[in-house]
Amino acid sequence: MTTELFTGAELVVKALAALEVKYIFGYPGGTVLDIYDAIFQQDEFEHILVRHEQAATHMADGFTRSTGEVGVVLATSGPGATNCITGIATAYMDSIPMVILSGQVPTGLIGDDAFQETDIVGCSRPIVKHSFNCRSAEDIPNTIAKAFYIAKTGRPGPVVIELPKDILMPDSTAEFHINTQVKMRSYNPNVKGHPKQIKKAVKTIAAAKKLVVYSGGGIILANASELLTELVETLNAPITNTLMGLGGISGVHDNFIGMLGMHGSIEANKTMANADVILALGARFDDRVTNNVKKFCPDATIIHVDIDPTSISKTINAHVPVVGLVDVVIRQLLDEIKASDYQRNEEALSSWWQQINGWRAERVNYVQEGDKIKPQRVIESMYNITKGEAYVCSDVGQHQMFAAQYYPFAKPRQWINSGGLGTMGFGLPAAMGAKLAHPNSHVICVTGDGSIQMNIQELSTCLQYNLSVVIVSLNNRSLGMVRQWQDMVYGGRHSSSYMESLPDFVKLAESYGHVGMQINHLDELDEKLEQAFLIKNRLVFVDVLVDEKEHVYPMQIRTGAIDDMWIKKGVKA
Ligand SMILES: Cc1ncc(C[n+]2csc(CCOP(=O)(O)OP(=O)(O)O)c2C)c(N)n1
Repeated sequence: MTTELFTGAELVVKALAALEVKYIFGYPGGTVLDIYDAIFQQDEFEHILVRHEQAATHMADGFTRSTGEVGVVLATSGPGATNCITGIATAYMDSIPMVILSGQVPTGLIGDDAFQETDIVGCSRPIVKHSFNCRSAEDIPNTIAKAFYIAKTGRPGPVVIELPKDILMPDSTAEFHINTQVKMRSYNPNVKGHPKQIKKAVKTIAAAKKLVVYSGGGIILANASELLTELVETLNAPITNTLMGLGGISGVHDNFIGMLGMHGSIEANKTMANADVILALGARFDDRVTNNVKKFCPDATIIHVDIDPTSISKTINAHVPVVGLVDVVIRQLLDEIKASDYQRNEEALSSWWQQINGWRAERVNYVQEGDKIKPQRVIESMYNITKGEAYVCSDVGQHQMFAAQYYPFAKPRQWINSGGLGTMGFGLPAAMGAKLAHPNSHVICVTGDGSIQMNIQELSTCLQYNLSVVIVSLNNRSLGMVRQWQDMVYGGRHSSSYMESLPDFVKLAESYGHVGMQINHLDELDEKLEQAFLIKNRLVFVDVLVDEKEHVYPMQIRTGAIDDMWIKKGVKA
């Protein structure tokens, strides 16, 4: 019997096809040219040629966040690989499954400071879930299969595979064998919550008089939003979402009290501060939520459900820890509620809701006065035009917070932003990845005049692949979030927060072959935005000149408790 042999490069391609990859995002270079040649000769998946490798990682990331499928990146050794670092860190901080295939110099040259040699496995070590130094062609398929498995199971995250050039080349061949049903003895994440802890959690919930559900990005990653909604309705509990968890329950659900944390709603932060039991689901008590950990909710009993045992009691001590997949654990909680003598304490609930509704009434909205366009007003208009159904991919800054606050997300995966790393430059490529996955939906990149310039070159990629994203830039002629901090904390000294020169974004968009629009009067806002969303099959860049002095509120007061907040200029909650 003759066996068919494939080059290492062909094995890469065959493995990706076997894993049903539809797109990979990358940029060629010397060490991966064999892979590029193999890609050229297949039609199982499409390669998207970006203009900068950082964008490849964010594009894969946006694709993943909007679909749940593992994103794949391909980069050459040295500068190609190091350009991926920010995108790997972005994915790592938000637990996004991603596989990064990086070229490497030939095995015999590793360690010689060869041309375009970088120890990418070493460089990325602190920001990956795992990495592989692949050293032979025959190992390639199963290494890739394992990388996918590790990336998407347990607490998801990015996995780097280093592929030296010599194992990819024509004289390095092997048969193709791949085991897509991966089982690893050394890696076996816990799935189910411990039954005793589930019982304890339900007892704690039953005894609560002021329960709040605090849920995070884990709900989105685990596709657990329907179960979460069922649990919240069963308990009739108030629920708040983290920035990463928005869409985990509908933003217009009666029990939803808004986002919590640094720019969270008054009612969310006060509800947390006054709760006697906090049920944390797929959230990690990060510092943008807790504010000063020493002052964090001192009277609350905390039930913390997380797939990652190292996240539990990392910053805030959990009284009832439950390690498991959040969807599985919610199912277990619902089953235990049914099986036990749990009964809703309607009297306590009614007075708790009364208190919460009082805080809701304290909500301070922005005021659209004068003819300067308030950035919040732009988001509201965007929401109305897209009927709340768009994928909204954001950059980082004030515009990100305005989008989080003023576009209530009905569904999970609609809101895509870099929460953990806070990566400016994420928005446009992430939106491109989402648009590729959802060509018939509105995909918006909400950005600022600072962030958009960090990956603006991708406008060229958008033209090549006809990615008709709508870019809405809330142009305040400054690095708004930095300026806000300087206004509030640094005596109004605007050190390097104003860019003295900005491009003409309309002409810039046009020069890349797209449609450019500028909006600078309030009375044309709705009409022009509507026009932008009516344009089919063209990318539209809408440059909206907004009030350059606006701040994001509420804003937690540094070193305070979770509910120590500024609620408008000079006014504390
Ligand atoms: C890569 C990177 N560099 C620096 C920062 C720090 N930073 C956070 S927000 C911000 C300003 C963002 O300005 P812009 O994109 O114009 O948005 P705006 O706040 O004005 O809405 C900066 C510099 C960051 N988050 N990411």
